[in-house]
Amino acid sequence: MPTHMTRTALASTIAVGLSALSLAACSAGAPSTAGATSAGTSSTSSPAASTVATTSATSSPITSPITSPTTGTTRTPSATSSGPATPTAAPATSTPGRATGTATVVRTLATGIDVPWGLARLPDGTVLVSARDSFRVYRLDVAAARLARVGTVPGVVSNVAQQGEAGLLGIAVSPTFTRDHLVYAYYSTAGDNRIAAIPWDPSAPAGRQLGTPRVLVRGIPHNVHHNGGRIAFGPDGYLYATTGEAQQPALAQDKGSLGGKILRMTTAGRPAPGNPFGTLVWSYGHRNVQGIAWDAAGRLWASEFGDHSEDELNLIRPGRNYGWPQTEGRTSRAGITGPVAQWGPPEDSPSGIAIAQGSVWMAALRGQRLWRIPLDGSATTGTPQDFLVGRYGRLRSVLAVGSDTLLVTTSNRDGRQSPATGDDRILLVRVI
Ligand SMILES: [Ca+2]
Repeated sequence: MPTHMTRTALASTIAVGLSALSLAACSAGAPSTAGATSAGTSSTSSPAASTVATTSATSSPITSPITSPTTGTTRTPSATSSGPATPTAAPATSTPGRATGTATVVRTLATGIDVPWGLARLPDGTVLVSARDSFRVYRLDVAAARLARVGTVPGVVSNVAQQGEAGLLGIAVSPTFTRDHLVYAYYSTAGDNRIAAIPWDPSAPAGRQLGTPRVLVRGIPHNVHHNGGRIAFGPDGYLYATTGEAQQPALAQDKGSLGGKILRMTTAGRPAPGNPFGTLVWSYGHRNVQGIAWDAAGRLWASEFGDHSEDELNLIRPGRNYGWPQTEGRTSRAGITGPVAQWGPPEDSPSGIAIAQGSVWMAALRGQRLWRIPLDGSATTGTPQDFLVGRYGRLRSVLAVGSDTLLVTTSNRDGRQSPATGDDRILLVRVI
């Protein structure tokens, strides 16, 4: 798949570079043929707009409980412990423990969404869902399994026809939402990726409740692939965003570029106090990060798509270099922080992550499974398990909505394979 194309192949697809700190958008992301070389290229379905199950919970099959295997398979994806050169990131030697977790799909909460991508909880417990290729935002009532249209984000450009990864990506809810009614979105235009604050007026008619985006950050490097896109407010109240290197690997090491980074900012889009370089950059040397989550102690964890050999789970610390493109997976190179766990792309290719029950839960696209990676402080422990292998297809995003409850979204309409009836869906998963 394109995410794991060789650098040689990528070289032919490199589009115009974007100066990270430039405010000017330029035309990156020229159509590329690289995507056509990927596997699993079968039909791209027609637009899902007409099939979206919106306001009626009873009119779709979403009320049928679905039971899935409750025991995972214990794998040995080289779970951590050896090698990172940086002492503070080097996990303690893990004890190969018995894998004891379970993951049970309780029900399907919603169907027919055109690639659900961002998930964010509102103060009342409902969840905002952004749809990558329809540019729509929905509100999901988890208890009632009811999905309602909020609005459509204007100015978004998808590239699903190229099997690309752009569109309406991450979404976040203002920490002061009850006062300001703002939501935040990470989305692609024809030439860049942007982060914007969008006012939401719930009193407006359904589907027309979003106002005009106020762009906080523009000029995030953009291409057909490697657009990053996850945003979330951290426990410190600042907005974090994950970017990709836009198929230009050198950008990941360029601290003056917004590509291949984890960013941390104020709600005005300015560098947050304490950022290590005085810029938006929080960590660098990333290839394409689409998953972030904080544990109970406030540590930031991130998933990362590798190239050929190793997808990664990283513990993120400010100012650290995570190695791309010099390294992929574990490394002993000085100055580079290696992952705490790694996997081969065929069984992973991770997008979203969440933390619940003391474990990271990682959605795998190509791997078509949900990984459970038990944590012990700043290290992993025991043996990761995988669940739902191949059962629902590609999995994109995970959100913890309770101590033992996750939302998990499928990603079968993203142009990489044939969707099944009802795709894409949001699953309610109970975990231990
Ligand atoms: Ca790395």
